[in-house]
Amino acid sequence: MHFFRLRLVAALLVGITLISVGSTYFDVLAHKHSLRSDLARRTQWFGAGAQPQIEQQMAAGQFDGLPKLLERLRQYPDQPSMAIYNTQGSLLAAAGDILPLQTLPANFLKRPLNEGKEATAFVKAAENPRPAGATPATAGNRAQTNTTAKLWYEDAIPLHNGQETVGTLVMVADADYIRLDGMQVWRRSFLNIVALVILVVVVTLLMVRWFLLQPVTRAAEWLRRLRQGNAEVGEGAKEFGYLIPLANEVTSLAENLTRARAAAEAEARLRDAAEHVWTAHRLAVHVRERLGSGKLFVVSNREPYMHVRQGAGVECVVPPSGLVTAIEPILQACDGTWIAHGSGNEDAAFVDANDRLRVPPDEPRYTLRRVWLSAEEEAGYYEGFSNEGLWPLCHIAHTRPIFRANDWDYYQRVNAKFADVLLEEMRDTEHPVVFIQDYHFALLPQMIKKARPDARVAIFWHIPWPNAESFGICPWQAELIDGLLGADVIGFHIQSHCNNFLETVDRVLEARTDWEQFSIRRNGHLSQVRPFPISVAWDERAMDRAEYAKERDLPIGRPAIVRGMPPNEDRENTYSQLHRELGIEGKQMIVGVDRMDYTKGIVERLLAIEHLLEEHPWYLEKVVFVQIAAPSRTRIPSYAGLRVQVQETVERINRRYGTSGWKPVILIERQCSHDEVRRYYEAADICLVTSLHDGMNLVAKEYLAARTDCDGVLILSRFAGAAQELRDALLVNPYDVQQVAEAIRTGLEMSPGERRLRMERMRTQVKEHNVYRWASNVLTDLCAVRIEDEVLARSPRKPHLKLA
Ligand code: ADQ
Repeated sequence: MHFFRLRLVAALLVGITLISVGSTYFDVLAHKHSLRSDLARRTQWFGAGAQPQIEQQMAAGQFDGLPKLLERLRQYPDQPSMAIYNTQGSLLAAAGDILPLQTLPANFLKRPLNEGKEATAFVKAAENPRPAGATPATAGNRAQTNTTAKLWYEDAIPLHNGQETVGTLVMVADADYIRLDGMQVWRRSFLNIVALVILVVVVTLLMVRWFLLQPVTRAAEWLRRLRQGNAEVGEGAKEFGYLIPLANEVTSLAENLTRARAAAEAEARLRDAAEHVWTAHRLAVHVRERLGSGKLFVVSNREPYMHVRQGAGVECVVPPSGLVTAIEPILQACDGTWIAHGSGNEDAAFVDANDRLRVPPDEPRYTLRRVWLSAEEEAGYYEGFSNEGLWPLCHIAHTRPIFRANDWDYYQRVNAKFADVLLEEMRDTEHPVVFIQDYHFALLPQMIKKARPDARVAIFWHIPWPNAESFGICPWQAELIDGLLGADVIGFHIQSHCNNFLETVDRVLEARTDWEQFSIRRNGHLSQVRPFPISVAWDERAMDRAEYAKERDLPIGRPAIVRGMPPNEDRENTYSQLHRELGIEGKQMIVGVDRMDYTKGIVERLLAIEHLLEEHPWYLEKVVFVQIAAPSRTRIPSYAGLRVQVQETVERINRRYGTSGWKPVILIERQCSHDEVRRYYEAADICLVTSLHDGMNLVAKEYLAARTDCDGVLILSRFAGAAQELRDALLVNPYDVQQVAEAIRTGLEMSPGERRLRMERMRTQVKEHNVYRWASNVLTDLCAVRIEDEVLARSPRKPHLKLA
């Protein structure tokens, strides 16, 4: 730092001095030029005044009177010395100080005498005493005897008699004041330069200290504390002040550092406790090991990053989806490729010539390949066959599936389109590992397997698989199952979905089903059918408040009053803040978070709330139910109808029971951010999940993960896959309105001890069976699939025929 300052001062000294000297030099030059012009003008003017009188006297032949005339003309001592020479160059008369005349350069008189023109010159010369009357032309050695060099201005005007030149009038003015003036300017400037240098150096050093060194020192101090684990990531930005772009980079580095440290600490804790909790980090390491030299390709309809126009700018948004949370760490760890429908309205502007981009945008770690669909394709494949056909077909929620031949056609075409893209992406990859998501791509496994038998392919079916009779409604059930059986691993959430699938295969196709191994052999290919209950991420950094109390052997009660632990103010603050924001009047809050979907049982839970208020009126003005409903598939008539029905039911209940200061139901119809949803989870006394049928239901698990205070009650439909694992929830039949209302009452009145006990057990389940474990299980099974040697030999890794 010391050396930096020295160098800065030296650079400033040299720089400012050079600039100041340069500028002074030009100032002096200009000043001298103006003084010289002024002197020349004055001398010429003086000569012009004297010339007619001298010529007149010379024409009259009165040469003796010339000295007197000159004395008369030269009235003041500071006027130039004057001399008159005849045509031979002999001095006829002189006035004033005679010495300057001796400075006349040789041949100076030639021009006026021979050419009849005026001659002028600035001459720097020593005064050389010379006998008066010596011709200037012969005074060649004048500088040798007198060393005082002075500046002179000399002007010689020809004198005429008619047309004839009869002599010359010479004027010699002392111009040395010009030289002295210049020196004076230099002297003054020198002092100015010194003062300026001192001022600039001092100001610069102060500015460097205030605006550079201090923020840098503070930031360095923050980084040091961060390295030692004594600082928060968020604190850093303010330390950087104006160095914000640098702060952003460093903050992201710091976040990585914090994450890495948290992961390491979590790993250490886990090792210490001999537990088996999966973390993103552990998953990444595990998957890298399993994949070896293989490469991972994920296919889903929904993409992990969308570029969407927001006002004047474009934002890159992450759609709220459990899938992204689960799959991203794997892809990041092995630099795989994610193939998905480019559905953002600005997506096309952010891909390269091959429709690819590297993501996450801040820290690219894997490739996203976007697939473009026309409006017709989207309507037929996504809204039509997938969501009006397969979705209600697989959910027993009494909404009739609609199957149109035209939609089926698009479904096949879009599956073939994705297959083409996938095959193109993995053309140069040996041993590709393909993980396909959901019911949008039932045909894809077979398409891939046919073209690349060496690829290991898994598909995960995120929704339930109904019983064989129900599935039989689908006119293209055989094609769908045949498509799925191209996969080596077919995953469902729970065992009963696996059972239903095997039964359906038994009924529909020629295939050998093995109920012991849960596998299906068809046309020589083996597919394993496995339950992989999906889950949510577990934030290994969040310290569980109950664990905290347990570790320190503190008395456990309502965690907010655990002795020795900072009070759980967050929850109280969130709670009262939400109350203010929503105008909630009431002591207890129940929350429901869903896509606006008929399978989620939103109307049924509203009826249960109504029933609760009817049966137990003492809850009036004490309980509020907040339903957050994200608009979903809004162009499908059954969804639009559901929305109206939900709105009408909410209005009716509020009309019936609401008072001027209290509304029993608050409906928030929008997609919220993860953080927003989390705030509701943290503040809610009860989370109500009443799906009529659900593959798993992540909301139930998100609620548990959010409750680090180990408080809160989960009411869960027994028709949701999650009910298999979360036995400590209050399990309900959502169709039984009285039962749900009773469960709500039980939840509201449950003792703190029981709440905590149930919550703790469910949290342990979710923690140990989190989404990282899910991803690891699927990929472990997939990577373990043996591909026969003759299959490998048959595999064409070269260009394939287009399927789409
Ligand atoms: P979904 O039917 O979408 O998933 P779910 O599992 O509950 O249902 O997941 C919904 C997700 O959306 C949750 O992460 C939730 O937080 C979020 N969400 C819902 N409403 C929201 C809102 N208003 N604002 C913001 N976020 C909101 C399908 C199957 C499920 C299965 C999952 C995963 O239907 O059974 O659990 O896939 O496999």
